[in-house]
Amino acid sequence: MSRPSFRIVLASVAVSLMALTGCSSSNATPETIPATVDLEVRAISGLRFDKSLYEATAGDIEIAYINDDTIRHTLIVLQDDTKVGTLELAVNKRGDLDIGTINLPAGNYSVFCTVPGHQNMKADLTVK
Ligand SMILES: [Cu+2]
Repeated sequence: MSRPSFRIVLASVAVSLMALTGCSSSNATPETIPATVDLEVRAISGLRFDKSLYEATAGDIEIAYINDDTIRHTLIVLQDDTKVGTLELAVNKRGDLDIGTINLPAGNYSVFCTVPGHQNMKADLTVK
């Protein structure tokens, strides 16, 4: 089932808005990750991402963030501990999926969860 990408963007915006207002997301269509996604990142139990190193190709990088844990997690991109761009993905409960795009030149980055107490949720992101 391929859906038009604008619908995915709208769903992503809706999830972000709900995250901002603190409401729980009703957008619980689990594991429907579009084929267009460039990078898949999962939050797993133990306040971790599913990998310690992710790789992507320079340019527009579409990131799918999936919650395999039971609590809320976010994802931003850092370079030298400074946030890059405006991307902020949020997944509130198990099975949630949030998708966003960030434009990155080649370099070394990190993905990071901003939820208080989750400062160990950090993984390397190498963009080539
Ligand atoms: Cu987290």
